[in-house]
Amino acid sequence: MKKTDRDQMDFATRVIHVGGEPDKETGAIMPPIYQTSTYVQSSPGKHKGYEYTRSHNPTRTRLEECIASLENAKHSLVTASGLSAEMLIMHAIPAGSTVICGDDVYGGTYRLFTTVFNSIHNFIFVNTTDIKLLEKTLKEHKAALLWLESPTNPLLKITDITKACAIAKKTKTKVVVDNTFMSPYFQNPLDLGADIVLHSMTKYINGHSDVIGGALMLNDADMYKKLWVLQNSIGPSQSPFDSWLVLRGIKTLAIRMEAHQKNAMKIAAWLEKHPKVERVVYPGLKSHPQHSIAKKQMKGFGGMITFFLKGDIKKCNKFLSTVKLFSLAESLGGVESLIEHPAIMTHASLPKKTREAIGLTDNLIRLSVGIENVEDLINDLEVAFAKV
Ligand code: P1T
Repeated sequence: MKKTDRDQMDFATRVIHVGGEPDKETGAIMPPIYQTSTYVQSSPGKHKGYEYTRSHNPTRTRLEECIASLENAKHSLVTASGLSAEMLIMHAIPAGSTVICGDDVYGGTYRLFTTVFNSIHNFIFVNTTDIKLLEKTLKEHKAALLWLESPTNPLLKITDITKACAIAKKTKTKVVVDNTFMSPYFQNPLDLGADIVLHSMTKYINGHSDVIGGALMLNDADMYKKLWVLQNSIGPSQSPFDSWLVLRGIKTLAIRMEAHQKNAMKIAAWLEKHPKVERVVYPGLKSHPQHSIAKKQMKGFGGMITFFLKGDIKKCNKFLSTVKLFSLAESLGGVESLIEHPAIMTHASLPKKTREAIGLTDNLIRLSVGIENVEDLINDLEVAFAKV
């Protein structure tokens, strides 16, 4: 992928213009949806760069150009889901590899590693926010890969990415960072030393809760080729229509992330003072254990909040079924606010013991703060608090 002058422009310009060029043939300002499975060849093997949509599609190519630019990457690959992007990485490393993974990751990632790829690779889960422990684990095991989520889902733990990458380099361990929670607007892990950045584009990048999608961004041309061959061979390529929807949603990523953060900051501060709340976790709060690292490596604190309700699972259920503006649903990163109970919903694939060992208790509630009016959102939560 060629870097263009546009790659030097501000983020808010790149989301609109990289991959968003008018259609060359008609001048249409919006990119066409190339809703085609195949492409006509003039003679066998002679084509215009496109053979079959599993391999390449012009609408998807535009999206790949855009998101590569947003993560300051030379290459990117758009996949059918965040999990299928994870699968490609797991197939790209040699069988029998050791993978060191953060102990608090999305439940689906945990399930993929512990029930699908555990027969191929060895997984070690550690608290990667503890850099000394991470260094010790890296030295003890010849890990091919270090898998980081920062901030984590759902406990919002933050790993010092620069330090983690520096120690991983010493043991020749490649580093993947799942940057879904921050989006490329607030954090760029490749600039901090990571080898591959992963996104569930289902979340902030698309931003409208109407697409499932994933993405990988990287600078290593050989690794990119390997991942592309795997995608082409296995088949988890995103449909042209979904790529088009993401191209549409991504245009407002910069202003959406600012709005998510503004609302989340207000709600987190309000929750922190609430008598029915045991503890609030939000990277923008001074009380967050890694607040200083967040300030150093992130350009903002995002729209995700985790809090612990005073009380048991019954009270949580009451709270979760009373809120109205916050929709009770899995997922995050859309313009509308969502609320969920990780122990029962997104992280049910973690055994209870494992959940509790990392602090994912039954009174934990996760908010994906949308961009509605913040007072309306606070009122909605207040009504639910009054019921418990
Ligand atoms: O759903 P999918 O596009 O396959 O993405 C998986 C994924 C990967 N990484 C992170 C950090 C994620 O949060 C997710 C999906 N998460 C949810 C659906 C959720 O509610 O947490």
